[in-house]
Amino acid sequence: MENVEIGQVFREVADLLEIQEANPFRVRAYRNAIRTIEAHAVPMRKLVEQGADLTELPSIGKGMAENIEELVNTGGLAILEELAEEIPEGLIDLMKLPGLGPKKARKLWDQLGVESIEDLEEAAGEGRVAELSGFGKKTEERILQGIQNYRTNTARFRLGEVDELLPPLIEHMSAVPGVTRLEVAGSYRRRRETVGDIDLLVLADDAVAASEGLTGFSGVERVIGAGGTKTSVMLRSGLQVDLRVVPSESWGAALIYFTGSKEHNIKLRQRALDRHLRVSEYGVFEIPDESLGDALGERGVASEGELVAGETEEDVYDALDLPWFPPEMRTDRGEIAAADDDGLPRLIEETDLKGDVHMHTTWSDGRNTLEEMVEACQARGYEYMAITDHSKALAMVEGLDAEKLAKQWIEIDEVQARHPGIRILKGMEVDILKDGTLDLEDEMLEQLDVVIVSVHSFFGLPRVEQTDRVLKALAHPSAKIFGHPTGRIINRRGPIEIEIDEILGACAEHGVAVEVNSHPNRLDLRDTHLWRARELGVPVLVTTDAHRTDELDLAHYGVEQARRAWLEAEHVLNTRGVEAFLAALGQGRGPLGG
Ligand code: DGT
Ligand code: CA
Ligand code: CA
Ligand code: ZN
Repeated sequence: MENVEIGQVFREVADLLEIQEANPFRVRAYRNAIRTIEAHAVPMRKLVEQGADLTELPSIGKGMAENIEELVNTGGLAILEELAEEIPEGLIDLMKLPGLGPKKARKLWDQLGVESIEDLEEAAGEGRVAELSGFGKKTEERILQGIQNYRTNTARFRLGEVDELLPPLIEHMSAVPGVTRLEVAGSYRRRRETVGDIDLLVLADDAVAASEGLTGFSGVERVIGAGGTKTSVMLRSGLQVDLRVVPSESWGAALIYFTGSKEHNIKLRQRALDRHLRVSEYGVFEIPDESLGDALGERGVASEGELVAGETEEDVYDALDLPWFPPEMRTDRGEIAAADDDGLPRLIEETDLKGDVHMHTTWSDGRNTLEEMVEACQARGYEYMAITDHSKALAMVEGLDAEKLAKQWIEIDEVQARHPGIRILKGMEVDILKDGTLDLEDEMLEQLDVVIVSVHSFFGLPRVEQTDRVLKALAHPSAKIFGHPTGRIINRRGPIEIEIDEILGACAEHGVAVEVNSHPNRLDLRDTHLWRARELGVPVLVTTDAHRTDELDLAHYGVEQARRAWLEAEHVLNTRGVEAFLAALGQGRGPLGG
């Protein structure tokens, strides 16, 4: 039971309690606990194993600690079972639809007998939802639209969640006797921001043993199918795992096939046919002349014809006159044509990063002190870093006003003197206020090395107003970086409505860099927008927005998104040394800019 799963169970309890109209303090206790658990670097199961006192964690009281222990030790929670007997579980899904909170879910249940998304779809389709007080025709339409979106999106897991769920499975499968090689393929390997299911490939002496190895994993809830070389299971977390046992002479071909994307595979298949070859998950085969007609037909021919390549990915691509493609590029966005023309770009790597310039400390809502963050950045080998705490508009997190910021500079100077091995830049993540002005006085802004401007409020403004608001902020001469530009939280909160092309155009004009916020819940900007940024010549920064020292390690997620947009080190400003970085930041602004 990993922290994400504990979070899932607690969220369910909190949702059900809310529908039940339980004491709001009780609900909040769960929600606060979820935040602590999901943010905690060490798995709760480890803490429980070690007999640690969980109540020492923030927001974890005695009752919550007992819940965690119960979950870890038994895999279930009695309170959840009790609630599930009183309230249909399907109501929880209802609350994942936009605009549907516990009160509305309760009303739909009480008055229309709605117990699931399917019930709701039917009721809304018949116009019965619009007739309820507090709903109306517009809400009904929004619900129907929301159901559609829900079906296409929410069944997917965020990459960061998968990275938490996978290690115990990998560890288990690696220990299965006879398994000599193991690789996770699919969208996970392409580092897509969300993952539908896990495609696990193994090389094994004994396919049956490998299959039984998977079905015997402690995290398995049910077996979906098992037979031959393919086994599928559903984990308790809701994540599906498809296992395939692959022969060694086909390993590379299978890895390519199951890494996908499907569109990339289709392009490879066409290319093979142009060369009288046939490519499948078993390898690249010569097509005997007489069967050419069949091979071009619907399903291709069976595997007669000589095996040309298959053992490694390099061999397979080489047989098609192609270089090896980094998985992030295998999306059919022109990678094959690029290989034929100028060759592939040399994608940015994590080791190219020379500094991280978006992070928080205990001065605002960070967990670690300024000096701890500095030491952690130094431990990562960075040449420079920027401290960018929140500005005062974020009162909840005690954002800094001018006076406090000036005090922070004194501390930065002191810490800098103690740590000459890393350059500490003075920065701030300044709120873009509702009217597009910045939440800090100009004379302070001018003294900062790094000014990130971000939206943290009024997420719901209409498109024109939101775009104008951001454009105004970007035009401020001190604005240097646009932080988490769309504000989305993957699977939780949609992006703000902005005209992204216009915004990126303004960034290019004013020399404002856009951030790839590396937090796997954000990944903002996303790959397609970064692609556009590259086309428009907008500089990019890969930053972590770390609120704790260990979050500095999330940088690789940002790098992976950047790679999906074909970014090279030269496109990303914080791959440069500190002087070149500072010179490039804000370049292109004003009459002298280029
Ligand atoms: P996901 O799981 O929705 O996040 O996305 P993928 O890309 O992991 O897709 P999945 O799990 O359905 O299939 C894994 C890979 O298998 C996929 O990336 C490419 C390959 N594949 C699946 N179906 C087809 C197909 O119909 N044609 C071809 N050429 N390849 C396929
Ligand atoms: Ca998959
Ligand atoms: Ca799959
Ligand atoms: Zn922020």
